[in-house]
Amino acid sequence: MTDDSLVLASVDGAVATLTLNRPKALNALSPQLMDELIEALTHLDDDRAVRAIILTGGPQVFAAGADIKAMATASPMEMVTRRTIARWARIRDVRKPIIAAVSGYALGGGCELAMMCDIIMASETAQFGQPEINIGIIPGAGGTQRLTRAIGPYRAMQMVLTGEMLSAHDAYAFGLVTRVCPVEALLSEARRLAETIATRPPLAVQLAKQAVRFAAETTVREGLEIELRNFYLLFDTADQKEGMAAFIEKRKATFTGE
Ligand code: DAK
Repeated sequence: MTDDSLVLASVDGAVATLTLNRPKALNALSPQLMDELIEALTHLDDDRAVRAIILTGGPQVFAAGADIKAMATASPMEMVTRRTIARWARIRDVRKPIIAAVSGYALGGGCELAMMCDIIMASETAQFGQPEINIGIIPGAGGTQRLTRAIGPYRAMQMVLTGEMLSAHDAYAFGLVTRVCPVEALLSEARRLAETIATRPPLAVQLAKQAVRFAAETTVREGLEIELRNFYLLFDTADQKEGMAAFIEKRKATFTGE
């Protein structure tokens, strides 16, 4: 990683922070940036020392969407063959929890990227939107689906049909974000949450993440099956034995991730 990397990575203890680094283009998600992001996420997902990941765009902007300049003249077949879908879909496969820390614009693919994360925290400057309608397209990476599930069909419909943005406080009121704080405090608040999650047994965290994800992406029946499968699986972990023994012995559990 160099200073001109489009995604900067840092690891502090069990928490990794990824920062989108294309400020002049408002962190527009070019194919190269997405490749770097996925490479970094894959690396962190495989690193046993990392237990939670924060994804941010820095204090000014989260991301103003996919790179319009990179797709303005594309044919439908070029859009299909560019691996765009495969790239974006890879984010969904990350097993570790990802917290989006959003300041400024999270628009189009930027809003969709935040919604691919597991928890979204926002600063007071955050603005969420799906403005694709203004450039003659519609959302293509979950904006009509995840947003609808997050804030409800009528609000999502209004946003998708008008391109209007949602303020941080409205996003909080509608359940899209879990916390709103001043810009200066956002990263430390995200870090506090990530550290809390990092103290929990990692395999249980991963399987819990997967089960909650299923709630938003499948039927209740399928989701219940995954929940139960993961519940049983955890009885095969040392951390389950340790967690329950610690409770009974009235001491603090030490989780190893085994
Ligand atoms: N793409 C490329 N460049 C962008 C950009 C974008 N999305 N957003 C901003 N920029 C660039 C501007 O071109 C400008 O560059 P220069 O002209 O200086 O070279 C620089 O960033 C600063 O932008 P502005 O001068 O426009 O700044 P303002 O403060 O005046 O306005 C703005 C900020 C965010 C309101 C405005 O920049 C804006 O409206 N940006 C476009 C927002 C947008 O329409 N976003 C949605 C794009 S479509 C998929 C995956 C993803 C997607 C689809 C499919 N699959 C997996 C299938 C996603 C699609 C999209 O996101």
